[in-house]
Amino acid sequence: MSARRARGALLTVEGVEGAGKTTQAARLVEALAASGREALLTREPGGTALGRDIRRMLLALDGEVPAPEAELLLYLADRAQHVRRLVGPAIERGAIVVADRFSDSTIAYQAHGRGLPLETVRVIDDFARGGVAPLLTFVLDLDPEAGLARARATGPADRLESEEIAFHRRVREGFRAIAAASPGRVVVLDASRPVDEIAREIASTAMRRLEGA
Ligand code: T5A
Repeated sequence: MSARRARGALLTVEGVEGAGKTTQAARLVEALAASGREALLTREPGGTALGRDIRRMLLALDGEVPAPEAELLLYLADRAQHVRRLVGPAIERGAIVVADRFSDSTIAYQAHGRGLPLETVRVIDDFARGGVAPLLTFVLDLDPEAGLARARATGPADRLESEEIAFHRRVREGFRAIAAASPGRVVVLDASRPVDEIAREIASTAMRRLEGA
C-alpha cells in the first residue's frame, strides 16, 4: 500500500465549455481522498498566483484582443509555471493531481479552434510541460451549444465563451481527434448524462488505472 501511494500521477479532465469539468474534477478528488490517497485539485489557466493573473488577461472581455500566437504563449506561460511550482512537486511527493484542463485544451483550442499549426503547438507545449504528462485523461463530450447554455446559466460569458459556435465545434472535434489518437490515455464520456453517473464512471476508471500504474 505505501509503495503504491508513493507513486504520484497527473489525471486531467477536458472538454468544451460547460461540459462539467469543474464538477467532475472536484468529484474525482473527493473519491480519491476517500480512498486514502493524497489528491490535489487544480486548474488551467490559474493554478498558481502568476497563473491567476494570466487567466484574467486571457478571459477578460475588455482590453486588447491577443493575437492567436500571443494567446497560445500566455496559456503556455501559465502551464510552465503551474507544472514547475505546483504539479511537478506534488507528483514528486506522491500526490495524485487532478487538473481541470491541461495540454489537450491547448491542442483543441489553439490548434483545432484557432488554426495554429498543430506540430508547432505540440513542440512549444512539450517545452512548457517539461516532461509532465497525464496518466489518464477524461474528455467530457457534449454538444457545444448545450455546454454554452449550461455555462451561461452560471454567469456572464468570458472572452473564449463568446467565440462563434463554429469555433466551439472545431474544439469539440479537436478533443475527439486527440482521443482517437491516444485511446490508451484518453477516455471519452457522454457529458449529457447525470452528474452522479459520470462521476461513478470516472472514479472507477481512475482507481483501476492507478492500481495498475
Ligand atoms: N483554454 C484553456 C484554452 O483556450 N487553451 C488552454 O490551453 C487552456 C488550458 C478556461 C478557458 O480557457 C480556454 C478554455 C476555456 O475557454 P475555464 O473556466 O477553465 O476557462 O473553462 P470553462 O469550460 O469555461 O469552465 P466552465 O466552468 O464554464 O465549464 P465546466 O467546468 O466544464 O463545467 P462546470 O462543472 O462548471 O458546470 C457548468 C454548469 O453545468 C452544470 C453545473 O452544475 C454548472 O451549473 N453541470 C451539469 N448539468 C447537467 N448535467 C451534467 N452532467 C452537468 N455537469 C455540470
